[in-house]
Amino acid sequence: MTNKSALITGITGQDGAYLSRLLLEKGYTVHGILARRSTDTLWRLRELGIADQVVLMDGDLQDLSSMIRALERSGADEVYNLGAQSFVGSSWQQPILTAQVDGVGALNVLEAVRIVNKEARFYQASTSEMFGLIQAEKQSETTPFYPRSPYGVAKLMAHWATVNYRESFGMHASSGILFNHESPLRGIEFVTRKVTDAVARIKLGLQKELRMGNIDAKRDWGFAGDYVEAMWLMTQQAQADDYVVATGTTTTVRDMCDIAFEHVGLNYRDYVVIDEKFFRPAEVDVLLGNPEKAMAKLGWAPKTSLRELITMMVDADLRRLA
Ligand code: NAP
Ligand code: G4F
Repeated sequence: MTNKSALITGITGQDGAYLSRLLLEKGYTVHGILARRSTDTLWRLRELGIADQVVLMDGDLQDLSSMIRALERSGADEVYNLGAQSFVGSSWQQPILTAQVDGVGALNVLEAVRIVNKEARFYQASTSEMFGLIQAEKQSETTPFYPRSPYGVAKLMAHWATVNYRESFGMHASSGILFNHESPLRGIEFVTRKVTDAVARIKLGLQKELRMGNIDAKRDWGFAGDYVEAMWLMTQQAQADDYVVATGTTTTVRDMCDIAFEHVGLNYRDYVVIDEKFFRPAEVDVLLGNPEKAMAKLGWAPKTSLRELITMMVDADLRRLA
């Protein structure tokens, strides 16, 4: 057990909830930034039974002063910057907000660390979306980036700012280039949860069809609970570095639908309707990560197959709706 303190931006999101649980289990005092919203954002922490075990502080990634105060008040030894406008589809509608929160926001956290405690270890939630129009069949830490969305562009700024602060100021700043990771706590706007929620509704007679965009897109999907372990392992290393975190297998959205519908004895072809509304101005057709460096240096490996992940999500949605 440790007596360290951690600060998490994005604590109310999918990864923030799983990372909080992991750090609490290790004995950390967990502080999180609460960007005030009119809706209930604590449901994930409640679902994991830890809402009253974390210390929440008001703040916003766009507000440097709130980040400095959070660093001071938390006395954080480790800072995990998970906060973001993380839905790629929305980033074409809100490109400037996305740049401010995901790009400049990361810079605000780096600056707060630099000003308050340069020794604190920093983790940046980077993304496979930065590979976009892929430049190698399997993407690794050395594959050139080619972002295809305002989200990818903003995240690329944050990634390079992290590298730059490590090289400029000797900060322990790591960038985790995580491929898609999902869970029962995934937001409903993302494709896996949209599908598992719809499968549960259709099975229970609450919905008749599922309208989808490009189901030929391919993603390297893993379980968020496995991926937050890689985040923690990065901050424990003697040297900060960048790591790809992925499963090393890729699957079409179509086949993911097949797994979800099949789990409740239905055929996706009977329910999925293609709707132009869900196509994107520029698509990332395929992502496939090479996690060899994370496996060799961090001793990390994914533990959950896509079938286990999707069936876990369908079962959780059936339970919620019942
Ligand atoms: P998520 O569920 O969408 O959570 C995003 C979090 O950011 C929420 O807590 C949200 O708060 C917070 N946030 C949004 N705007 C903010 C602002 N202006 N100031 C402070 N906080 C703000 O995302 P996730 O799936 O957990 O992903 C975590 C991080 O990893 C994100 O940075 C994402 O871009 C990145 N990432 C995710 C994946 C993936 O597949 N999940 C892959 C690669 C990288 P509210 O709850 O109040 O909205
Ligand atoms: O689930 P998605 O919205 O995830 P996307 O765009 O890959 O982004 C997620 O993963 C990134 C890592 O690579 C993260 F950085 C990011 O924050 C986020 O967590 O869409 C996956 C694929 C896309 O190709 C999309 O066009 O599914 C396709 N798709 C097809 N029909 C759909 C739909 N996506 C959504 N959201 N809704 C549909 O109806």
